[in-house]
Amino acid sequence: MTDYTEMWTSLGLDVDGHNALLAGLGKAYTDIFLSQKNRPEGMKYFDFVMSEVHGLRIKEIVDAKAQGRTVIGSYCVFVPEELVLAVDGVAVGLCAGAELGFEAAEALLPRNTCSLIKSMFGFKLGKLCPYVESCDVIVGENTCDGKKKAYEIFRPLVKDLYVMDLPQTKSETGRQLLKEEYRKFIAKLEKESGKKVTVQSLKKGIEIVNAKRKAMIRLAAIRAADPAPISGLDALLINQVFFHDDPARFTDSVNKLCDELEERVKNHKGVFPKGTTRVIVSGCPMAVPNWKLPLLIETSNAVIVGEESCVGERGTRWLTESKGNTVEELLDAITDRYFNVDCAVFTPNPSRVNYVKEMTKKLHADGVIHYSLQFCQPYIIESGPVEKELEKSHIPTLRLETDYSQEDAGQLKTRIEAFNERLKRK
Ligand code: BJ8
Repeated sequence: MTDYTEMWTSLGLDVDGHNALLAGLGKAYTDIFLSQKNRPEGMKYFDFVMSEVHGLRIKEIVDAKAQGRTVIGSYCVFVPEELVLAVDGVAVGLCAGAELGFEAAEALLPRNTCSLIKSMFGFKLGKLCPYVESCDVIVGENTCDGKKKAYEIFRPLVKDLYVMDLPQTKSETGRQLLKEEYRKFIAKLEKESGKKVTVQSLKKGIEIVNAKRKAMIRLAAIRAADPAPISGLDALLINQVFFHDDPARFTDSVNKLCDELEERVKNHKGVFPKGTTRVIVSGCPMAVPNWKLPLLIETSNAVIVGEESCVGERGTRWLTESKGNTVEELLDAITDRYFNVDCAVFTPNPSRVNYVKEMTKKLHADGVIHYSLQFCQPYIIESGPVEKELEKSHIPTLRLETDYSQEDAGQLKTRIEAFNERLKRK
């Protein structure tokens, strides 16, 4: 195994703390992922990616920087990867899903802040994330109040924080705001990279990201089969890797996996027996290594067949139309694509629940588990009307609120099992 200590040291990581993190992560990965039965062969690529998540991939990023490429980190699917690629940059998702450095984070933030935000601070303050430390620019966004205010405190902790304003309504004014913010972002990217966004470079960026999304759309559609050809845990992992892997290699690996899964479907081969209870998980994003809820669900005689989440279909289901002969026209196409994203920070936000209904139908799900992170007001508040609307459409729904700790695992499992019983009786 390659020793990356020198690289981690040069990035300024706390090497001992980081070694402890990797040891914990490796054990959790073995227990949760490698112990699954009948996994597709194609998952071996993702196992490899995870085994090198802070090693080889970081080396690639460090090498890319040495060749003059700019590394842009972000915490939200509203930050267009197409634009980063158009200046030959490297885009990395930075959201973290582990309860690390929370004590230090709580010295700066109120305790009742969602785990996603605390984790963002925890990883930075603990010097535990080589992705964060590799970034030339970190992009924040004014989405929920928690993030919006937390970025004010985060700014002095990082080299260059660039905050993007985001609309809160799906109005024409909202769309204009988004477009103007993307225009400003292009200027920032051009300044940092020293490269110009051109029609050609933007079309290339759109093509690369669309190919990645098309592979994810293909994967999502295959999961309609019964027996399920892939577990929800593995599908979530792929959605998580989406945010930091090399895009072309990722696309290729997902498509190869899909070839295999389509064969499995033809041969009625699955990871769970035919007829296993099928659920959709809808709500807050689940960042690496947040695998708690899917593990509880899939060890309770149910399989997850879709994720209505930013680490899931909300992040991947729309393509950017590559139409236009000017940067302005392509910018319109990019704005149109991202303006579809139905995050709960929008008001009102009817398309989200409508899509959950659509997913339930096309993926033949028996019910929906709505997942909110504790203290996440947008998703917790929206979960009430979502549940009401789904139940009205005869889609059984379970609302769960949790965080990154394991303390409530037993209680959650009991509720999930009771819900599965309800679904079986349906
Ligand atoms: S587009 S979901 S990635 S903002 S969990 S920090 S909302 S209090 S993450 Fe998100 Fe962009 Fe929306 Fe998607 Fe706030 Fe809630 Fe915490 Fe959240």
